[in-house]
Amino acid sequence: MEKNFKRTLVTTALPYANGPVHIGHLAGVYVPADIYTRYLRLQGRDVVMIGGSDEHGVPITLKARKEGVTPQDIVDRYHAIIRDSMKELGISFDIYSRTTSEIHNHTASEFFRRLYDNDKFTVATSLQPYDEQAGEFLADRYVVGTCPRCGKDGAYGDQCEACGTSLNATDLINPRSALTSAPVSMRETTHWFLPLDRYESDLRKWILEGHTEWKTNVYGQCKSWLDLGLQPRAVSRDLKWGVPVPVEGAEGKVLYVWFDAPIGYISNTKELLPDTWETYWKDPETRIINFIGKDNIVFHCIVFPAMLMAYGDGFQLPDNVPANEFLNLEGDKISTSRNWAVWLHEYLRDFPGRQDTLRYVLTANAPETKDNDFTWADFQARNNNELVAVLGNFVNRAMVLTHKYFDGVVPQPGELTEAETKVAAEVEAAKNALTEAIETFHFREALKQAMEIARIGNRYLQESEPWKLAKTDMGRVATILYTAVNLCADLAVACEPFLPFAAARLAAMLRLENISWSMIGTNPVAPGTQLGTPELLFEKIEDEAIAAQMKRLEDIKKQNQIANFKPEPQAPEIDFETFEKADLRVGTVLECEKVKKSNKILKFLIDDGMEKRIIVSGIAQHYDPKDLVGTQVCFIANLAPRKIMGIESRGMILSAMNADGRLVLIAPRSEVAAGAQIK
Ligand code: B3M
Ligand code: ZN
Repeated sequence: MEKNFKRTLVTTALPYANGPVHIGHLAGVYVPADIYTRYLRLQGRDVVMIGGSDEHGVPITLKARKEGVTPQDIVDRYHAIIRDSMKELGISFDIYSRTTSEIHNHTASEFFRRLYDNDKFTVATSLQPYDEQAGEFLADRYVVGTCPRCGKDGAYGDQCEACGTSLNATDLINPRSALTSAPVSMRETTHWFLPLDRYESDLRKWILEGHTEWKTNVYGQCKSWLDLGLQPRAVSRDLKWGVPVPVEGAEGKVLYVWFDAPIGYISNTKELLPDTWETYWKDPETRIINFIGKDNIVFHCIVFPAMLMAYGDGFQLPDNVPANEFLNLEGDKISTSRNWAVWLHEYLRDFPGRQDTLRYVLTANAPETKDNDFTWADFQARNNNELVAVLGNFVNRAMVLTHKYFDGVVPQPGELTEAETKVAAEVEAAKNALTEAIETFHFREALKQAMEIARIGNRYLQESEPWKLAKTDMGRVATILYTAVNLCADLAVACEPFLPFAAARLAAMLRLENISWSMIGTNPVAPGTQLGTPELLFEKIEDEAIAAQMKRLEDIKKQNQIANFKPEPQAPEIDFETFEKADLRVGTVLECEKVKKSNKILKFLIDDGMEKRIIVSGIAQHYDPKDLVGTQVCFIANLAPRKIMGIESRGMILSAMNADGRLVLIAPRSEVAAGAQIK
């Protein structure tokens, strides 16, 4: 069944240029696509990797409005951040362009026009939210109101971010325009639709019969869509930002972002290869692979293929659409609006020179078959226990020993023993498993097999103990170190797709040029080669660096709690006399100490102006008792005494609970006489 393809076109989902990219994007799309592309290049196969920013769509106009700048300003800013940070991470795009390019505008426009001319669209009129004051139709995101589900105001016309419910603009209670706050009215508008139903049976055949090898999450989503029956989908919008609909009578309308964005793959290929782009799209011997996130499956497996079928002219459909599940961060869903993410550009700033560590962790922990969790503890452990202790350690031992015993010149091996034959067989097995895993998009498993070569090397050195033989049998030491150095060469190739920076440094130390996949297991470093100076490939990550990242996340969590704080509903009314019964006073703290056997309670000795009284208060987690001595607190003086942890407490100290759960003591703004009443 395996077809023999002549070339591969790898595309990666185009990230929205309304923010930087985070580890979720990387783990889901860019790191796997890069591993695959680098591997094909090492195989000497013809491959191009296409990327770019998705610069249209409502999220971008919303962000621009929020900041009081133009959408172009927003996309210019984030396109540059995304492009530069991905480059720094070693994501080896052949082109990373953008959908505001001239060539894209032209390509998308022509695409629409051809479908229009060939009657591939239907037209329908519907009621859409309209802002009379602004004189504009409102996209779902531009309608705000009260969520019918959770009752929180500020829900959007497509989703309530407070409770996560997806909504229609018409579901909102009291819908208003996000532009002017004016109440929303409904107006008729006409749009073009792609009748997906016309392609349903072809899509069924293509996917459900033709691509049973697709990942189960992808295949399963396609199947449930197809089983539900496909409906026509609008491909235009009433918006100002986007590719204008290129037909008469379409003023004020642009292509729907999900219509223009996938065409971006074509535009960007054209930009890269103005003369030969068509072979990458139209030759049946080209294999097209779309790396995407799981929220993009329907667009890439149903909508874009239907667009290509409608267009005809030889456009090929993707051969595979590998999509990962989601990556969470420290047990919580990654969210741009809650700033719950590790942003790539910030990671690169905080961990300079550690691109490979991030690539490694995101691959070792990739959400290939289920959602997975990124934690900083795991990040540190994988760096220190795997990259440093397994891979780095093996390479370092092989290099240092060769320098020690042979001045860094690769020795001539003597007769090979069973140990070397065993190593060769193990490397062969790892290489085969690694190759098979990459070819089938199982990158976690592939990485494990690449690392297996380092484990083989460590075992080999451990068992053959060249440092002991150096006293008695230098011939044997020569064979062992020749073998070990060549295992390093295997690693320089096998790890390149995953860890390109370390692999390049290792190849340089080994004087290996023009590495290729076929080198693995062939002892490419010849005897007599003068090796470079041994360098450590990886360094430990210290606890402080991890603590700083955890602190940042804790701060964000607190900020979010404060931003989402909902005060308790007000208590039932009381009359003035009732209030007056409570005797509230200011006191000065004379002594304060932790109560033994309790981590919550502090015991206060308070000067209340008349006498000294003991009050206990459950704020030990929020204050250091010695900081409180000499300060003033407010308390209820006439509360009946209560026994707490065996101590009689006479009164209650007042504090407020902040949104993040922190207790804050209430104190007068300036010092007052102890015992002063609060009225
Ligand atoms: N920009 C959605 C996303 O970033 C969208 C992908 C377009 S791929 C053609 O998840
Ligand atoms: Zn809600």
